[in-house]
Amino acid sequence: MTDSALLQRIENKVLAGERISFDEGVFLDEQADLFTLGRLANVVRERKNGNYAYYNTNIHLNPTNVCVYRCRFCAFRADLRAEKAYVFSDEMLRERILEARSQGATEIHVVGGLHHQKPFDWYVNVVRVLHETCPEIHIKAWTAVEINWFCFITKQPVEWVIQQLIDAGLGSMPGGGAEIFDPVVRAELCEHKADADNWIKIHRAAHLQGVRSNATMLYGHIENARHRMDHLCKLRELQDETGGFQTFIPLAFHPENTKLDNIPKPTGNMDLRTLAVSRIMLDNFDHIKAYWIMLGEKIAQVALSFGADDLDGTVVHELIYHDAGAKTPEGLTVEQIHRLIREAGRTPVERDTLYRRVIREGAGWQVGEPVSAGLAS
Ligand code: V47
Repeated sequence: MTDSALLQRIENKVLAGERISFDEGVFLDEQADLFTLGRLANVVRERKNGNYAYYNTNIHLNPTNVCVYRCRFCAFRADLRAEKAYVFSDEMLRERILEARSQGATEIHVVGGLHHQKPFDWYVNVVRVLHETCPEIHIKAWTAVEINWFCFITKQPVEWVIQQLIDAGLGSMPGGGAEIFDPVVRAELCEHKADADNWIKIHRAAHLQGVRSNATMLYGHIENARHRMDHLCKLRELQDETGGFQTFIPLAFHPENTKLDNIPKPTGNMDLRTLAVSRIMLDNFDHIKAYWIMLGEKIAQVALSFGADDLDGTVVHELIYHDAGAKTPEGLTVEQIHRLIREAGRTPVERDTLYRRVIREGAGWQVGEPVSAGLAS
């Protein structure tokens, strides 16, 4: 089949709502032109989310940067005795969540290093202190890599670990730590860290325990299109099984201050292509997030026409990308987010972590119906 016939076949499948195969995905990623990708991704995006573009009001918390692992893409981690090493006290946790409340945040996003001198109780306590201080704020905490570490240090099954965190106030799990599932690439990036099978096993367990989660893919380093498609197909498979993923977030590699600082940052072209191919491949994910912190506001805005329907949030106190050279501001106001969305021709909708509408009344807020209510499925 010629390339143009193959592209036509893929286009027909996307328009008919049919699933795109691994090989077709590789073809799209490697060969399709940017406009075709954008057009097809936009069809899927509008089919699922109409003209809406979502954001949330959130704040980040990285309770420690001390980490046993030495992932080569990471500029955030620190050795125990490094000058930049830190650990939050309970008082600091309370201050951060009270700051979140004062800013009207509906979510706190919590990830950090794996501090080898901290027992599991310390991590549970982080969730408990946050939850007890501001129970109305949703706690999205600990990646699968962290949960895997908790299983290792407690010698307990994943279900037990997740249950302790639910009991302490965990609301959902972020999608970090997925990086790239391919074992050869993964060994180069982050040897010893939870592998693909473990990452997937942990998200499956969370979904079965009623904890929704997100998924990510770190791109623009040493991986290729086949690795990216393998990653997307594995996520799609788990989503078929559980339906527990809420959103997919492609994460652009930021090389500064990392062991891979010889690799150039992905270009805008790659950012948009990766978002668009992800939207086309992940037919069973409701949402694709253009994380403005790492894409920059300009590409994130354009991404709303290339498959993305979500910009993440106001994001105060982000460290992981800023340590790795991100030049974006450390937070955006709701007015700035509205402007980005409106100028892209979309309708801004504030959502909570579980993708329900947030209704603001004065200084207070409450959650309403799911954001997709009223849209054709
Ligand atoms: O797993 C670390 C990535 C992730 C770098 O679930 C880097 O809503 C690029 O997962 N360059 C953590 N990427 C962040 C994350 C996330 C972010 C926003 C929203 C959500 C969500 C999840 O950040 C890590 C890793 O893949 N990362 N260092 C770097 N230098």
